[in-house]
Amino acid sequence: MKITLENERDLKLMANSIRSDIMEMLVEAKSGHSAGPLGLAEVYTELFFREMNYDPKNTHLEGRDRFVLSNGHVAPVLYATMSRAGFFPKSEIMGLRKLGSKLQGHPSKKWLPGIENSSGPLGQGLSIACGMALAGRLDKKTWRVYCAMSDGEHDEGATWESILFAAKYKLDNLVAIMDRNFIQIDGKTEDIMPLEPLGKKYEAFGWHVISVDGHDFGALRRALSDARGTKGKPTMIIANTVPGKGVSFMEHLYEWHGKPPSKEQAQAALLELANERAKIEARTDAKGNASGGGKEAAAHLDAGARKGAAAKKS
Ligand SMILES: Cc1ncc(C[n+]2csc(CCOP(=O)(O)OP(=O)(O)O)c2C)c(N)n1
Ligand SMILES: [Mg+2]
Repeated sequence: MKITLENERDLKLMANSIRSDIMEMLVEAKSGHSAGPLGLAEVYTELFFREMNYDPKNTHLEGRDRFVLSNGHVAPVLYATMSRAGFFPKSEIMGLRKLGSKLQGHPSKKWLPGIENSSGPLGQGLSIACGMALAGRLDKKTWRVYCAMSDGEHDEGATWESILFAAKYKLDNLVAIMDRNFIQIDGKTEDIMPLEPLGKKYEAFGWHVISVDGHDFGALRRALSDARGTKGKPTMIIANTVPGKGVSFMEHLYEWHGKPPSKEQAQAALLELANERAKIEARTDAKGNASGGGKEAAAHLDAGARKGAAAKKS
C-alpha cells in the first residue's frame, strides 16, 4: 500500500528525513552526488507521498503511474524516497554503490524493483517517457507518466527531439519536472551553455509550462494538479531548486555536484538537518494540530535526521 501524506508538516518532515538519508548513504559510499539529490527532497516527497499512484509491494501493478528518471545521477534521492515509501527496507540504503547491491550508482531496472528505466546517460529519459505516454494513450489507459529531468541535460540534443515529439502527439498524459538548479557538472548552466529563457522555449515548442519554487509543497501540489487538468499538451513543471538545499556549506555550489561529504562534513550536515527537524516538529499546522495523519510514515521517520545527534560522537 502506498503511504500518503497530506499534512504539510508531515511532508516537510519526510523531506528532512530523505535529506539525512542522502547524507548517510553518501558518506558510507564515499562517492556519489550530493547537490542535486539534496535539492530534490521536496519534489520527490510530493511525487511519491502525494501525487503518484503506485503500490510499492506490487511494482508491476498495471494501472500504476510511470515514474521515469532521466538524470540518473540523482539516484540517492530516489533511493531514499523509495525506501521511505516502502519499496525496500531502510537498512538496504547503505548498499549504495556497493558491488552486488540493488542500489547502483545510477538506477538499474535489472536490480531494483520499481525502477521503470535504467539511467545514467543524460538526455534519454524524456524520449522514454514519451514512448510510454504514447503507448498509454494508444491502449486507452488512464495512468500518467512523470518524467524527472535536470537542467544540464538540455545540453543534449536528444532532449529537444523528445520535446518536439511530445508536442506533436499532444501527450497530455505526460508531465515533466525539471530540476532547475542552475548548476551542472563543472559550472553554472548559464556559463557552460546558456539555457534561458527556458520556459519560453518550451512554450514555443507547444508545451504548457509552470514555474514553481521546488521547495514549496503547496506550489508543487497546484502545479501537478494544473498538469492533470491540462488537455492537448504535455506539461513542463520547472521546479526552481537550491542545489545542496538544507546543508548550508553545500548550497548553490556546483563543486558539490558529484562529491560526497567527508565524515566530518556528514556529521555537520546531519546536525544541521536535525536542528531543522526540531524546528519543523515544534511548529503546528494551520489547524493547530501538532501533526496530522501520516502515522504509517511516522514509523519510517525513525533513523534519518534523528541520527544527527548520534552522529556527533562517532
Ligand atoms: C550523455 C552524458 N554526458 C555526460 C554525462 C556526465 N554528467 C553526469 S552529471 C552531468 C551534469 C548534468 O547537469 P545536471 O544534471 O543539471 O547536474 P546537477 O544539477 O545534478 O548538478 C554530466 C555532464 C552523462 N551522465 N551523460
Ligand atoms: Mg542542474
